Amino acid sequence: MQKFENYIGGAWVPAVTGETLDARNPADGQVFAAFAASDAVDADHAVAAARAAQPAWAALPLDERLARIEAFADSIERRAEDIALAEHREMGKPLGVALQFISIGLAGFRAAVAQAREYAFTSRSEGAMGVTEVHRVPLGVVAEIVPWNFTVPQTLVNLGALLAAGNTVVVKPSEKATPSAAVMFEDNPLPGGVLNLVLGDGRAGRALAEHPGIDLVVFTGSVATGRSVARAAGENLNRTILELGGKDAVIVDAGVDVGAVAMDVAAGSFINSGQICTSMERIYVHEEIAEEFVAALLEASKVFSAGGPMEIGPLVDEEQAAIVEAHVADAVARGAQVLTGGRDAGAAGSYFPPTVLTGITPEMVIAREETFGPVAPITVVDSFESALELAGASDFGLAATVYSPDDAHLAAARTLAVSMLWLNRWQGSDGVRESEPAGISGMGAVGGLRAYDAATRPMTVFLPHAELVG
Ligand code: TXE
Repeated sequence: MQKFENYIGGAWVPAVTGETLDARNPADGQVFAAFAASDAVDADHAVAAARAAQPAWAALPLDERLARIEAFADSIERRAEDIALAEHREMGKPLGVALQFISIGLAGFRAAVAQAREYAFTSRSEGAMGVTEVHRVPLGVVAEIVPWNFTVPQTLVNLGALLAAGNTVVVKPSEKATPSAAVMFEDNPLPGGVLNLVLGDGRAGRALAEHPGIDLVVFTGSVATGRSVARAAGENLNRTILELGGKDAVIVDAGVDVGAVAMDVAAGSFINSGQICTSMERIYVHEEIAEEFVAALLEASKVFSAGGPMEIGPLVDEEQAAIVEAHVADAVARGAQVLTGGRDAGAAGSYFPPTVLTGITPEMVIAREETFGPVAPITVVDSFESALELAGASDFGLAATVYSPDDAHLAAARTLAVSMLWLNRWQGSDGVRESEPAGISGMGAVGGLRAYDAATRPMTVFLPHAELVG
């Protein structure tokens, strides 16, 4: 059985206690690997290694630092198939989906690193009194606490700018998806201590969030844990970047191409078994097209069902399957109808088929809390305006998608308080993407040059003219 260790200061080391945790395949519940169960002592060692390496890393000329980071991206690319296989085994993702997202993650990482050349790390102005320089200096040591749904892309999403700006980093992957993170680091060519890996569960995560030697915590995960991370960082007067999931709304207006939109909505609801922070979690459909749309969505869902060309994998574990099952049961108890799907009690593993529900009302749990499963909950509305009002009535504010042929409706959709708004298509962007979650979906602007703002702090240096110095 494979065993994965921490990567600290350029060396693979077991947890100081020697303890391990099991990695379990959700397709059959079998243990296939073990990994270090780190605690505060291991976190401490990793932070010390990162701190020791940081000054020399920040002192490298930018070109050299960027070349080394590029070499790290190359090392991941070479191992993409091994990493995808690990993701497949640890959390059930189909291999093709894993490979596709590793490639998207790497492209985003390389683009973020390249942005370092556009960023004004120093600016200079001269006035009557003297010369004022503003330097964007690295924060120091960053902890990245990563969830299980996309280990590699989530690790990479902020990492490029953090490293390029001269920070060193300690990564803590989720205990539900650890092997892929370890494989991702196996050929890491960065200097020892620049990028460290601490494996384990919430104990290791908490130790990093609370560590006084950490200058920024980048966290992606649940709202509850995000609040605890922010409290811990606040105690140390440190910054946090938090991405805490969503309850993304979708509006399907009258007059759209129903077949095409239904296919997009099926993808948005079911890809990665609905375990995407920007999965479609609330679907508001105009009554004029509701019947036709529901029929088309049921047809489209077959693409993702067992035997379909994009058959989905199991949910990450039984705990997640129980959450999804409870949301569906609550909806049904309050009057929703299951048109397809629902959990098959006899199935082995934590499989949950694509599920379409109608008759969803705002008081249902499934209309309010993140489900994170392959469920499309539909509410039929009598106007675009009421759809927009319902879409906006959420504590979350991550993303939303609006399908409409009406320009006035698309303009009105821009009032939604979200970090990403997709119009007439789910996902993507062409060009620099900057965003910050609204509401309880998190905080901290990321993407483009904002990522460099977040990875640095401004420092002003003033040098008076010689004749003015007494
Ligand atoms: O998240 P946690 P879980 C949502 C989704 C899911 C729910 C729970 O709804 O059902 O969160 O998932 C580490 N201090 N999302 O339990 O607990 C932990 O080890 C510091 C949405 O996996 O938030 C892991 O590495 N760290 C999300 C990471 O935090 C701690 C993606 C996330 O774990 C910690 C995943 C602590 N006190 C889940 N306790 C998205 N936004 O995409 C645990 N951790």
